[in-house]
Amino acid sequence: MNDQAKVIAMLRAARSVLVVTHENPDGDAIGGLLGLTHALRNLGKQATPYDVDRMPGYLTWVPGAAWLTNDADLAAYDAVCVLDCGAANRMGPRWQEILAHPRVVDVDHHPTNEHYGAANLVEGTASSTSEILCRLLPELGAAITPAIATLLYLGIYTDTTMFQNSATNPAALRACGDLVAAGADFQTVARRVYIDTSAARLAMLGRVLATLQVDDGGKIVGMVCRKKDLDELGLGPDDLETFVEHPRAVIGAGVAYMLREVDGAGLVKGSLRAIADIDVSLVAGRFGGGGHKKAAGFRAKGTLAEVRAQLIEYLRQALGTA
Ligand SMILES: [Mn+2]
Repeated sequence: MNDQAKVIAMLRAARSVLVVTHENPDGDAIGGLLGLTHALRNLGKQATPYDVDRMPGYLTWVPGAAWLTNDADLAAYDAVCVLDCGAANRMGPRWQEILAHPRVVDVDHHPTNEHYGAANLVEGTASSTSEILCRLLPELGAAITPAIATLLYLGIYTDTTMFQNSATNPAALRACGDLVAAGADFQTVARRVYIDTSAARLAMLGRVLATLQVDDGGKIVGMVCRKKDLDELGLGPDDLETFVEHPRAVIGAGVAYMLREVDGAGLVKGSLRAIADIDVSLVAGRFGGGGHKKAAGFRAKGTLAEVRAQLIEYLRQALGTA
């Protein structure tokens, strides 16, 4: 049930709008948050992007990043527009206070969206919330400036993993064509989001790649990361975020894993990615973890070698080759 007309009417009527997104924000969350804020300000409204959580380091360059604030008096705003947030409790610590606002506008692309707004625009087949905003902003009368174009392009580009994952669709690609025509800085987006790295992080990748191990006739591919290596290079766990993509890329791999030694006594954190048609959340569950069918995680007691041996056994069972 969509009320696009009501969403437009509420945003038009509001003189001040607090714009909100989900915790642990990604490119779509930040692109939508700041893209809508730019558009509302260009329409002469007072718009504030509410920063529920730490901005990821790879996004600090985006236009409007300096506007983010944690200091917002909800009652002072005519409306609260929540973006890219399927479940109300993902809005962060103040989610109940936000929900109690009389004019919450919910714009999202998660099919599981709870329709918590007074007006809801939920397009479950859209690639991203930023793609929905590409259609919504002109309806509001807002021009797509180069800054807005860059932000919305960022959202579509990241939620489709560079136009590669199953969220990619003709409407998303057409929207990106329009955004590039409007001045989106697609080269900076590509560079800052997926190319830029540090020498230390590259050195860490080298050490982790050296641990690559192939089991089960090529179907199980994984790597491990020692705490000592992170410490020596002055890095943290965030620096390992995309490393699991390397074993996942190996031709013939049915499942990929990455294990990381956590600070303290004998605790290991694992990430699993399924390529074959198996449910890795069930494998993570055997260690007390969970997640999705294609991507899951867990924590386990033991050394890297012990957890690796146990994990490979569970994965062989899941693949039906044990
Ligand atoms: Mn999204």
